[in-house]
Amino acid sequence: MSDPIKTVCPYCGVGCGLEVVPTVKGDKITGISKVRGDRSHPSSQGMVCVKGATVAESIGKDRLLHPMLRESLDEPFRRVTWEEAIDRLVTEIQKVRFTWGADAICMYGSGQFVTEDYYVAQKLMKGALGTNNFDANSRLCMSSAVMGYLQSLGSDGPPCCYDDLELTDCAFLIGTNTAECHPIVFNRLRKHHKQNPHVKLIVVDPRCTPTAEVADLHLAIKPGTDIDLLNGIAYLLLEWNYFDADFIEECTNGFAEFVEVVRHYPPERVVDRCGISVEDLKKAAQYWGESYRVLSLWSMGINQSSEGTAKARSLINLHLMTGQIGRAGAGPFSLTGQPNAMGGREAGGLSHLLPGYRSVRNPQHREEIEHFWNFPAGRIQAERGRTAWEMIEGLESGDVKLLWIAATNPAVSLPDLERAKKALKRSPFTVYQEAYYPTETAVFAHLLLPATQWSEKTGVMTNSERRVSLCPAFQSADGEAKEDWAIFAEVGRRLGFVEQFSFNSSAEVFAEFVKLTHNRPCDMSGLSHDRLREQGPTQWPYPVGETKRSPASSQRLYTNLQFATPDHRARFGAVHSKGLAEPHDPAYPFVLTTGRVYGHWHTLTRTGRTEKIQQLHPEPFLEIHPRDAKELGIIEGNLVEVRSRRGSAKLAAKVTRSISPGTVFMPMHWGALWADDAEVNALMHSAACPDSLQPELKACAVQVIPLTAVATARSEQFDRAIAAPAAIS
Ligand SMILES: Nc1nc2c(c(=O)[nH]1)N[C@H]1C(S)=C(S)[C@@H](COP(=O)(O)OP(=O)(O)OC[C@H]3O[C@@H](n4cnc5c(=O)[nH]c(N)nc54)[C@H](O)[C@@H]3O)O[C@H]1N2
Ligand SMILES: Nc1nc2c(c(=O)[nH]1)N[C@H]1C(S)=C(S)[C@@H](COP(=O)(O)OP(=O)(O)OC[C@H]3O[C@@H](n4cnc5c(=O)[nH]c(N)nc54)[C@H](O)[C@@H]3O)O[C@H]1N2
Ligand code: SF4
Ligand SMILES: [Mo]
Repeated sequence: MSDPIKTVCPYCGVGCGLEVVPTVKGDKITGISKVRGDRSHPSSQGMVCVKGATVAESIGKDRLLHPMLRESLDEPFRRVTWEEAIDRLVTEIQKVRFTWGADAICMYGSGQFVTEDYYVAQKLMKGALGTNNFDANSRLCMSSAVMGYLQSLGSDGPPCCYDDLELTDCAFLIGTNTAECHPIVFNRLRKHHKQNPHVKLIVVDPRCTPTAEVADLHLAIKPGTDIDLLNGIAYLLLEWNYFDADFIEECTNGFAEFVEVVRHYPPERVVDRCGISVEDLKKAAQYWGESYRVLSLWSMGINQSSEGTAKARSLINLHLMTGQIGRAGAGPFSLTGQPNAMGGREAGGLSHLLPGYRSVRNPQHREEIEHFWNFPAGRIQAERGRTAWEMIEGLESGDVKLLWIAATNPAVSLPDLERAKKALKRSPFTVYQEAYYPTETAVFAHLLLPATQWSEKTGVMTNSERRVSLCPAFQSADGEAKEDWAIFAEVGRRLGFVEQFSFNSSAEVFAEFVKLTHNRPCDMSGLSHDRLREQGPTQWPYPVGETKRSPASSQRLYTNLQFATPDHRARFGAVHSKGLAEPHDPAYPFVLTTGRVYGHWHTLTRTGRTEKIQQLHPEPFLEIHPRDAKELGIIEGNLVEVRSRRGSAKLAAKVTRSISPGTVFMPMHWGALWADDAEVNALMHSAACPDSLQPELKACAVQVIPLTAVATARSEQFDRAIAAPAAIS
């Protein structure tokens, strides 16, 4: 038996350390015999959840094996060589570039890239081609947190660490179902909460999730009323003198404007808007005000909103007014969704960013990057590129001529899905770089490029607490799959940028990237693949010259209370609540909210192919309160139709008190391959936060109509699709 291999879980942003025990024949690794938690990984300390523990099961199933090409979407794919595939791609890129300009080309990437994939993709689009049209699925996920941190603290970057979970006196969880979506973070917090009776756990969520079930206080607010609640808590903290006048005076700006806004949020008004009791509102403010250390955790209930940035800032305001930041056990802590959404932010993975937490709008930043990459001055565009949704709009208008999608499945995960699919159908040329076949998005591709995935490629990922880990390749993929970064680099060289894309390994890519982080907030210029291999997972900042492992100085940001703004002061954000972009009305009387279940991951490409998880969550469902169900004549298990102004879905009703009357819930996971007609995003709209441009994937207005037939578990369509790979490979 050979030694276990240390790596990181490729699912969520907790970033748990894994130990993989391989199966070996001779001196060759032939597969994975067991996956278990790595006790030496500081983030997870040996723990894993069901997704991490079962990850090996899906890695070899239904893989995209070879490059495949077709001229139009109604033709079958034919297998082509890599040579022919890259030739064709380069020809298409040159045609579009020289006929319509580089801005007619778009790339849509993913927080499931390793940092090296992100970095080379950036360099290709923003540097070589000179278009900022690179966006990632983080636009649907973390962009409101990024913008909230930037506006309030002067820079992106979660200031806290996981040790704070065990040091806090009050954990304020808002818009996060941590128990199901960041289970190991929740385990650490819950253990501390159980062992220390004085520690308070507050959960703000319209649903009584497993996270809310164990809270000391669950505030089941109406969807979209977070700012009312947060300003309402601020009102009481002011009234009761629970604020830190010295901190406000010495470390912040904008307090007076903030107070002016907050005075419009007296308890009576807030409880009416939020649908909670005055007593509970007061309890929340009292817990926050009386606790020595307050840690808040948040994720999609805050970010996926038409006022996502304002929500994040309103939460950070509470930390600023009470001085709850920059010290152990305290601070505003966004939980990142995907395994390397953090790495994407560091490498410039959104259409307004450049590597090293730089901005395309900043002339000095553009100049630094152009110079370092050795591209002519003025190559990097000064305006942000298209966001994920704007790429769809560009296909509709005909302005986008070539779309390159990698490591994301937009034909399930984008809002207003019928419209998005119609636009994808119009794309003159779509390249789709994937690990699996089939997926829902493959239907819209002209060229399929097979990608290696976790365990088959070496790269770096950063987790929510800024901890950087190396994930080594230890087995080879079936077929002809290549690393994402290597595909981007090959295209770069074939376009004539030989010097800029002459990487021989992902270690070389990482070495180049970290130089661009030197003296930036996310400084990791002291890290390399070798160093990470030697000393294990390490938090940034980690500047060059640093030799000690995980220096205490990088555990938390802003411990000197100097923020990343020009005057080093944090900024209050004075924001009023606007509510939902599409509130319920008599024609569409329910608010539909969406989210995740414990076992499944996103669009089911892996967990749908994992037996144990399929048994855990076999089919999609609609959660509805018994009172609403009774009124509509719906009983548990009945098939219901959910309709919005954009589309409809049919699925089984789950009658439960965990949801409030007037609100219904659907999981996001089931696309067209895995269930007939149960796509949540057929219902959602694309209205987005004006600052972060993140769509409001958490709420739209719907009708619920009972149907008679009983829901089927696994769709026939899936069985048909699953038969397809054999036919084309
Ligand atoms: N099991 C599992 N874990 C995952 C993932 C997965 O697919 N499966 N995906 C990962 C990714 S990429 C992400 S982004 C994270 C997401 O992690 P979470 O954000 O925790 O997950 P969600 O279920 O999308 O949404 C969280 C909660 O927001 C609530 N909510 C809805 N509207 C509102 C509102 O207006 N206000 C408030 N306060 N709450 C609201 C919902 O009821 C839901 O319980 O999970 C990561 N971890
Ligand atoms: N209504 C609603 N919609 C949502 C959400 C919601 O809460 N509600 N959440 C949003 C959020 S937060 C997110 S993050 C998105 C997620 O949505 P997606 O990004 O569309 O979901 P995934 O299933 O994770 O897709 C990742 C794809 O990458 C492939 N892949 C895995 N590893 C690799 C690799 O190394 N290389 C390549 N090339 N491919 C690889 C997988 O097979 C999979 O098909 O959904 C968003 N959509
Ligand atoms: S908590 Fe997240 S990172 Fe940890 S094992 Fe589960 S899915 Fe993987
Ligand atoms: Mo996400």
